[in-house]
Amino acid sequence: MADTTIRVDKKDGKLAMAHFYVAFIALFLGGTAGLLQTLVRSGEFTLPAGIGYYQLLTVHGVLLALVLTTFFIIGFLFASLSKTAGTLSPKVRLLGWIGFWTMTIGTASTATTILLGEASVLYTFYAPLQAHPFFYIGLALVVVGSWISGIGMFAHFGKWKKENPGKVTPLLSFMTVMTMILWLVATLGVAATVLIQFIPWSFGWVETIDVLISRTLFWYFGHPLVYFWLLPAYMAWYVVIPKVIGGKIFSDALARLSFILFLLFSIPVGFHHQLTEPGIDPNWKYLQVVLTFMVVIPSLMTAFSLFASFELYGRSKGATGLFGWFRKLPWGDARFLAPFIGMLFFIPAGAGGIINASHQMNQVIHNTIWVTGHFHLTVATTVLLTFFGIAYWLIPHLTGRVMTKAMNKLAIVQTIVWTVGMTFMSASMHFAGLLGAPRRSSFSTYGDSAQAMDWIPYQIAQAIGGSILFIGIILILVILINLSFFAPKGETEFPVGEVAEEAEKTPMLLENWKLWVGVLVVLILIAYTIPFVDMIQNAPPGAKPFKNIL
Ligand code: HAS
Repeated sequence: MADTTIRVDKKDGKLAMAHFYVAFIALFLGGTAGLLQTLVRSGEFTLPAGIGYYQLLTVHGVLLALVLTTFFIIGFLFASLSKTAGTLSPKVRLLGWIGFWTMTIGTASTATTILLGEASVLYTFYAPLQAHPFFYIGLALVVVGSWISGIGMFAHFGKWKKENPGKVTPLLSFMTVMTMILWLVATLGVAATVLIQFIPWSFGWVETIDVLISRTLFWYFGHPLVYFWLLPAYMAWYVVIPKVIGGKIFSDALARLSFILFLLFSIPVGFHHQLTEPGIDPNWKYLQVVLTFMVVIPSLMTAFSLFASFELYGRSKGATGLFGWFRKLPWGDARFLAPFIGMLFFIPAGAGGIINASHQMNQVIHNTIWVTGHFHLTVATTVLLTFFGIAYWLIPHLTGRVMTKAMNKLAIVQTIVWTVGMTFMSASMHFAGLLGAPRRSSFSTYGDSAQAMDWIPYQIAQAIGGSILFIGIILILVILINLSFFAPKGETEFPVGEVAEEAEKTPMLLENWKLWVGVLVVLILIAYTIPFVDMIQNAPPGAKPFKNIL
């Protein structure tokens, strides 16, 4: 187990912090776009200065779903690796910096095209919508930059293994590498469609694009993408939270197994985003729906493990009865409260995911604003509140500062504000979705039909939620800036939990990378080869570009 007194090396800390700064800027700009969107949807507000609704929606989705998450996660993974597998070597750190700058240049390129109104194609950039070539080139650079960082992480982990033959690897490092493998395998899909299809098409070197193949490659990436967001949150839930509450990790083996299951089952499931699309044989959709239900299992295991950690801790403090442990948890500690609220939200969010994945029910909610409600619960609440919870100890740890009591109080207020805002927003999105309100539509596009009138109260609730959430963004930025630059100097712990004494020994089979990556490749081949060949053989005429969405 990692020595909790060891500080992350200063140079490694700088690398992680550089990633966090970009993430915070993305949070501010993306959050502002989010506020404006909910106001437009309420029908009470018109965008100034010729800004388009879809331009705004693209800024929001790209900056929050792609930039904020990727930068925060890579920063967190580098810090976790440095803490638990030892200080990064100069070569690995250099790879980290090259990766960082490549990603940052890519982000700037993509962001510029969106701001110039040349890439209002939303964060999923579905063909035949076409953006400026530099939108896609920027995205490709973000992916390539993340690969460079990933290679550095693998090299560092490999060095640890070589120096400690036969030993079980540190849990946080294991999880870091697992998350990065998932990302690498997943991004092959998006890199392929961007490099082979979108870039040549956007330069005009080819006239048309095969829409179904581009969407299939996108969703091959798009679903594991959501687990790339989730797994770092799970790293904190499994390893950090037990230490923060003063308890123990329920089981090291169970935590590793759940990460392996995520690796295996998160990738061959992309079709569950394409259940309504023609051109994919229903049998293959059925297979991927089954695999989607498999990927629910590691989340249920996680819920079980967390309940166990909480209960063990509560009972060690004298709690009795079925839920006596609940009162023993440290409710006044923002490092705990924010991720805990994230866990609570994940219960309805997960239930919503299961509804989405259930083929027939998907027909009811697909392309409605229910789906937007689903991902505001999952990524914008569960994941983001956990990331905030991580920032409350990781940033002062890296900057050599401490979080004051006043900042902790503000962080509690921030968590409550986020909870209230997101309850308004995501609940109203779910209800409006059930009434058929479309996602991705501005108020002006669906006019004043009788059905649209039914949605209005929910649109207003969304605007209220969005405005409350904007206050939440201002609060979190105040806290993050304080922790980065102004908080008093001092030592803050990087909490790494210890495994409970009663837990079973971790079997070395769980460290057999060749085996797990091999099974993953087989599963991907089974789930995708035949439908993909089918798509190529029966491809309809390609689509010409469509540039002006509105
Ligand atoms: Fe999803 C669409 C299915 C999880 C994000 N999803 C999306 C989109 C996004 C997204 C961004 O099958 C929209 C993409 C787009 O733009 O079109 N999703 C699922 C399923 C799961 C799931 C089955 N999604 C996530 C996560 C996301 C995310 C996680 C981000 C981080 N999703 C779908 C489907 C669609 C979809 C379809 C396509 C819909 C369509 O038609 O377009 C599962 O992984 C969920 C499993 C989760 C659980 C919950 C376990 C609970 C835990 C908390 C325990 C709490 C504790 C505290 C311990 C089973 C671990 C308790 C304390 C107490 C006191 C009670």
